Amino acid sequence: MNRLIGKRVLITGASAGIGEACARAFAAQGAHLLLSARRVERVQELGADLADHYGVEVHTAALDVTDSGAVTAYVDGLRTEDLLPDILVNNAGKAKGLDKFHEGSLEDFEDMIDTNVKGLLYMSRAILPHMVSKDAGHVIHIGSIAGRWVYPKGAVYNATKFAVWALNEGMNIDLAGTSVRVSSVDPGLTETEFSEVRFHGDSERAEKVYSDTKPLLAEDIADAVIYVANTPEHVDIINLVIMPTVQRHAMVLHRGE
Ligand code: 8X3
Repeated sequence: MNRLIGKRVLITGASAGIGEACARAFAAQGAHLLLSARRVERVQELGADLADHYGVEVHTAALDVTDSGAVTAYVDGLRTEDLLPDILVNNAGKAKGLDKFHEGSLEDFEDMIDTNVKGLLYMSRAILPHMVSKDAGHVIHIGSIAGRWVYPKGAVYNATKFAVWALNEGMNIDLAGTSVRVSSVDPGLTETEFSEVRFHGDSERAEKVYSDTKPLLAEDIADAVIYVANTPEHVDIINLVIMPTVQRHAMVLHRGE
């Protein structure tokens, strides 16, 4: 049963990877889209394509989720235009650097904390009051297995994803008694721009992360997000951990034959 037809879905970081795949998957279900990213041309192109192909309404916006003022202004604008979302997919996130903690860059640390933690909570803090007042809505976080297991050289990225885990649980606790749902989809190894961003544009190093193994694709995560979003209202999936079959733990990945 498709419960997503006609729903309005806001996706952050929708210009590529998991965010883009979610946009495609929700549009295919007949959901209207609010697509935001810093790279606005990419979401405009994607939005035009999806509106044309699926006949859904698409609104796009240039949005840097690390800017709390911009997030508040964006959500205020949505309220004024009667475009508040039924579903918020907090996807914008990144890893920067893979270094021993004592050798890592403070700039990378701050970038990850600002996007993965502060950006996510700015969005949820702006949207959730509207969901609570309607007593309906669903926030879906894109977490990570990095929020379940710490791995070498990942301390700060891990800390941000553990924070997503805590925020997901905390929001759920605070929303008890309402019909507003909060879920986290927590992927393992997924082939996207993630590693290229982590390695500051070193695509050769990024490719090695996925070589000789069979990672998840962004579409696999989008499938999981659709499943979570499409469950009946009395069902709240709190965490959904998803890894490729070749991976069973952050530290256990099978390569080769
Ligand atoms: C992505 C999964 O294991 O590369 O968040 O950190 S991992």
